[in-house]
Amino acid sequence: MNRREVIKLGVASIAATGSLASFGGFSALAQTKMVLKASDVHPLGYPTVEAVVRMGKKLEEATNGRLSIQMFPAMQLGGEKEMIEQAQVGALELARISVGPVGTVVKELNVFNMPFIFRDENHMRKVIDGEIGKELLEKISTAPETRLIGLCWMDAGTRNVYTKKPIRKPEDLTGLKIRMMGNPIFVDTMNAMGGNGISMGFSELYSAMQTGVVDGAENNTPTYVTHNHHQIAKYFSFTEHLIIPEILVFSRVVWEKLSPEDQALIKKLAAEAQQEQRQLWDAMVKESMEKLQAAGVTFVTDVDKEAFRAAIKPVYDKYGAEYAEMIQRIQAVQ
Ligand code: GTR
Repeated sequence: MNRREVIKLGVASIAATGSLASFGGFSALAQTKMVLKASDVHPLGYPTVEAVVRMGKKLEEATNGRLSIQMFPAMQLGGEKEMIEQAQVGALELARISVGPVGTVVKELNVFNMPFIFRDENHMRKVIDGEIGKELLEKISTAPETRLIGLCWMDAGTRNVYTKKPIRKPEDLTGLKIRMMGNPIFVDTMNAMGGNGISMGFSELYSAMQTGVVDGAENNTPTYVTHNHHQIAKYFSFTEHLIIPEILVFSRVVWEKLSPEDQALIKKLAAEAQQEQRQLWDAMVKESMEKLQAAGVTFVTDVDKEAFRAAIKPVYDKYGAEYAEMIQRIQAVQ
């Protein structure tokens, strides 16, 4: 056989495997052991991480070890922007991220990034568990530019401002640089609330707070205590200006190589993870509050939420029209 014939043979065999792969879901990959890499900014034990770890155990059991999940927690694979990029090219299979940065990739999701969009956390849970939640996951999975599959939602409570002084009304934020997640909506929100919104990746935040590059940030209590932000900014003010769900996405290039049976199994386990994470979340919120209290943090509860609600109107003037229909649908969920 000359060189040309050898190459020809190789091409023919690839073509044969290719056609076999698409035949009735029988793929060479379906038989092969596969370790799915998962990533999260939070450490082991954090509810989002734990939910994915448990999902991995179930997956391993259901496939007799053929499919498993290897968790890379605590920003080992970088921040959320990097995770999205890695998942898009197939360097990472599972990324658990906030809807915050995903809104820059899938515009429709930005509706969840609008301030005061949900009445409370229960309202958010009803929305993500219902039709709208399903529809938006589908949007991620089908829009050509996302290159991701939306698997499930998770809970991240309410986001609240923390800095070195109490924040009760918009004027209290005057002159304060507050770190926000990388999405223009958040910078506009903080500016409207009275502060100076600074867009920054989560991985840079601790040192930015320590060196005074920012005066504070905003997040839920579990994140605040887990990442030791309470050691620098001791006042936690319940502004509750954002309620942003988390999301678990899968790399679409890798997904398309899985058999329909494996895809269905992963989707089923992800739906279970959505509910399981919720239990873990509620327990973690309770535990975090206790830890923070013991650490001497001041919780500011007498926040003038109506004043903040009125202040963020310009954000709705700027972005609201684009999401008008969805905003109405969300509000109608009881
Ligand atoms: C947390 C969230 C992370 C990350 C972080 C942030 O609440 O769990 O996924 O988005 O906030 O502020 O960047």
